[in-house]
Amino acid sequence: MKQDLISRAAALIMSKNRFLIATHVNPDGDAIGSSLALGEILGTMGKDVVCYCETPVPDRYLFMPGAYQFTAELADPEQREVFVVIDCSDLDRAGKVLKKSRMPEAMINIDHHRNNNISGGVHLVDENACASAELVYRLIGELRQPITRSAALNLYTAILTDTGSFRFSNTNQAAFRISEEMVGLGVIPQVVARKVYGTYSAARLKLLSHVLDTLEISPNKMFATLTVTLATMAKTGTIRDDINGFVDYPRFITGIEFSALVQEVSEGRLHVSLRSAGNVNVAKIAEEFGGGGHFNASGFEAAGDIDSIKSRLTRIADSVEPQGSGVGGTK
Ligand SMILES: [Mn+2]
Repeated sequence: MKQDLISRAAALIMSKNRFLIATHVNPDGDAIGSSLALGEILGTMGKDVVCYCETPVPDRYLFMPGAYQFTAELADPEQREVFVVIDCSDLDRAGKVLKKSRMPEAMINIDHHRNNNISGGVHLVDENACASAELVYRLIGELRQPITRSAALNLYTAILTDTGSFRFSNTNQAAFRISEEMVGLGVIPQVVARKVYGTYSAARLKLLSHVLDTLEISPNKMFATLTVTLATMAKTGTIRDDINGFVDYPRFITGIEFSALVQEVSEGRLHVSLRSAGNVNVAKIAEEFGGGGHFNASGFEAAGDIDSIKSRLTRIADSVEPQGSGVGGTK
């Protein structure tokens, strides 16, 4: 990320007063934490800030300071001088308000997705950043604002969750450096971990047991799938958010290079999450289906039946080569 882009974004923020901070639907920890941290800091600078997200903050992130301040409706987007779009590779994912509104001339696009296709404004997009929160952290520094304890909690949670607790390939030096600083500002890792990862309901655990039963492994033993149907969710009384993290389980199997969680979201509509354990670029695979994401984590939406999607993916898996020890250079 070039420093002059950060400076341009900071200069723009200094010169304006009314901001809309928008993030993607079905927000994750990075989407929420990055938005709230930046929103809070702009607030302390005397700016008028609205944080917008079309879908609710999942329960396990409600501990994040300011989580209740997100609005799903925005009466007067044209009153906002600057749109800051965070962690969002495509405006389609930013919700109806953004899709409908005329984009103001001043826009800041903060993201770390490789396939970010939002044009215009200040393009603060760095695919090597561990999370959007890394870019927000740098922007706050450029604004010469101190990081409050609550902003620290938001930035730390964003990085913790987006790096899969410092396990994914986007885990970089900045992830540790910023986290270390946030702990210095009062963040207690044990408490955050308990909030984020320690809150399985009995229903969610039941769902997991059903989902693990659907495990299938490709003939070459390098690809695994899990499936979640609407029927299973109805039977266990769970919601979509309860599935979060299940996609990681197949990766724990020795030899599995990548995996898919195929989820029925409505009759005939599927959402597929892909995860790679190492050198398989699942962003590229998702792109073949019209989706996108990161090298090790991606997804796409599809129409059709579960079995045909799984067999298409299995065919792709057939061409995957087994990998070596994988020390360094996963990108
Ligand atoms: Mn992110």
